[in-house]
Amino acid sequence: MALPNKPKGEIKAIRDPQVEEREVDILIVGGGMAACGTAFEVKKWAGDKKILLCDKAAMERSGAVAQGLSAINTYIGDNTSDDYVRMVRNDLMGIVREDLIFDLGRHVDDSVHLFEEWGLPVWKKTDDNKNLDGKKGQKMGSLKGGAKPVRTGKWQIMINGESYKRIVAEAAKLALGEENILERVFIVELLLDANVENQIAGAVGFSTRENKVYIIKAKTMMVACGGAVNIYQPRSVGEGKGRAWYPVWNAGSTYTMCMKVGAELSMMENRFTPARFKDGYGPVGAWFLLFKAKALNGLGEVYVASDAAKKELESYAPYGTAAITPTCLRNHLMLFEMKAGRGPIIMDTVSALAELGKSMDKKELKHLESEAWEDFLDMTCGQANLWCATDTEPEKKNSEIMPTEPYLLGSHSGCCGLWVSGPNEDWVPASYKWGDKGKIYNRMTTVKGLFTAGDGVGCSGHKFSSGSHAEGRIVAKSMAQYVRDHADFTPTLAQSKDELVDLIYKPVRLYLDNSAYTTDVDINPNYVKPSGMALRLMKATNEYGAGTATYYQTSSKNLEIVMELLSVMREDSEKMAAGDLHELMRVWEIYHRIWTVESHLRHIQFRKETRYPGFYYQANHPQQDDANWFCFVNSKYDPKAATWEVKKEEYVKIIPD
Ligand code: SFD
Ligand code: AMP
Repeated sequence: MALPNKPKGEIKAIRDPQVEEREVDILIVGGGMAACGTAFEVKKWAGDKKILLCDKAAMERSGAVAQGLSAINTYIGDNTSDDYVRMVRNDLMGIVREDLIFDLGRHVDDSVHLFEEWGLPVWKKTDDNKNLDGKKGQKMGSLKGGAKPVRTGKWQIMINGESYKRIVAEAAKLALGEENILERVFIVELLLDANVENQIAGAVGFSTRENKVYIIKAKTMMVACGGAVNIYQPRSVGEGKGRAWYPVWNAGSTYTMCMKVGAELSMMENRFTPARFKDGYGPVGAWFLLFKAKALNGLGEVYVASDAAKKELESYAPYGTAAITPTCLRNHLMLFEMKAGRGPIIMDTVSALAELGKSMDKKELKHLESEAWEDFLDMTCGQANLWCATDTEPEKKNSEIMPTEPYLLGSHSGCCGLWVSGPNEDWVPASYKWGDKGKIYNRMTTVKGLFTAGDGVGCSGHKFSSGSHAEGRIVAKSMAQYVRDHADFTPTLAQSKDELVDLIYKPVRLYLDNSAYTTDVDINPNYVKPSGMALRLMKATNEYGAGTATYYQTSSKNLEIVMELLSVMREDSEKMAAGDLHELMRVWEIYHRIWTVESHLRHIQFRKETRYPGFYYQANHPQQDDANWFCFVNSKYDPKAATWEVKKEEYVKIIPD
């Protein structure tokens, strides 16, 4: 159940919180698209089992879809799953897990059909090829019943999605039962079993609304806490601070928590540096695909059509020369222009709307203009605010676009995450599937009983909102099977209740013991506040770790420096202090960010090539090197020895070209 919104001001933290201990069969950590998929599906397969979901926020508006979305980017429809694999493989420069992608492709549409059934308005095409949105679109019938969606690209369909997350969360809550849901509970650490080697046994966290620590034992668990944001200095600073494209509240918890219990990570070197409307972070997809807008350089040229751009792309064949240029190379071309002094890059909204308007009457034109606003109002309303604030009417004034700061994620146009088992199919190579006691568990990490989905799963990007939900549903079935197969397993924690409370509330006690020493509680020789640590982290990664400061370029020496800075930060983070519950959450978020970005840079350091030009560049290894690096990079933290192992893992092609 959600605790009510907090009263004015922050809730003071006290030295000794209450402790609530729970024991369940299945624990779902996170309440986003993937977790809602699991929550919706899980009782069908594990109805008699005890299940609990913990979200750090309120599910109606938590995670990346909090503000809603304007498109569902993965809907297979008349396409094939084989083609879906080919598209993802090309966009991610060849190295992906085709088993996971194919498996997702064959399930994703069912989630989209459910969203529509639950009330999400999906735009439809009329027989004479007109677009109908909202209630008008609904009159055309459902996708499941054969109605045609409004395709923007080959894979994307348009929705009226301001309330997308509310709709999906409502279905998840109804299916799982409010009594099995804890909202505003931040999970800090996962716990391994005291007796069974490499087996998950529980998690520990705290309420952000009451002074209470939760210790939860579980036989199996899925962690789907989204990707990582604010690990690099955002472009929006000063007045714009707090804006980012991906959700600021997703702090790398998925990667850090799973990594710390020894789960293997894969492709953490991959990142997503999206092109977005400058300062407001409005997504560009609808403008490129639906409105058919062109990007211009500062000289007013369609730079992607230039000979120089074509030549540049040819050096990244076959990806660069494919029909659809991969996302990283689209960025690369923007950076190419900007570095040559031909910036800034402009989205030509004026010509695009004028062109579309040619065949429209007045009423239709007005509707088109409102669609342009709605695209942002439905998912990034800050961009619409910025348009208002800067007197921008897109039919009259163009907008600048810009590559943003980097994000880590596995569900959008990036593919970092956990190394998970694929489905139990004979066409899946042996090295891609595993489990326990002779059984294979789809989407299980390399820790027994620990699953993930959405942004958590590595090597399989382009799932987006719909795919993350579908993947959560796949995990529900796997966890139900895991629980049944491990009926005799009783999770046992190695740590005592007091040890776990000491861990979670250490920042509070440090604060209470020392805050009276100085006149300003934020400045103290005995501790560091999370706000200060956040700035330190962003400065280091921005300057040395291929942030915006260096046009996303790093080098071997820079990596050496940033790794040292990060190890000092990890040490100093033991001295973070929190005076209230909000700040306690900030402490643990920064802690998760530090570990996550360290693993990102460790992977970049290991992969001695530049696989994703436009997302990042390694100056000492500026080219792609297929001969040596056409493989995954996996890493594993050993929780006992506190050491990392980074290694190559074989790529297997399953779907022919
Ligand atoms: O326009 C803890 N996404 C888009 N997907 C689409 O299908 N269409 C679009 O139009 C998309 N675009 C887009 C998108 C996202 C954003 C922010 C914008 C625009 C502005 C991507 C999808 O949203 C994304 O792929 C999925 O949401 C990923 O799902 P998942 O489940 O992996 O992550 P989540 O939904 O963010 O949920 C995370 C949950 O974890 C909770 N959480 N809970 C407990 N303890 C902790 N320590 C926790 N840490 C986090 C969160 O509260 C949340 O519930 S466009 O750009 O292309
Ligand atoms: P975005 O708004 O950039 O997140 O993109 C939304 C969807 O449109 C994703 O599936 C992108 O891969 C796709 N997309 C965005 N821009 C382009 C483009 N210029 N060409 C082809 N696909 C694009």
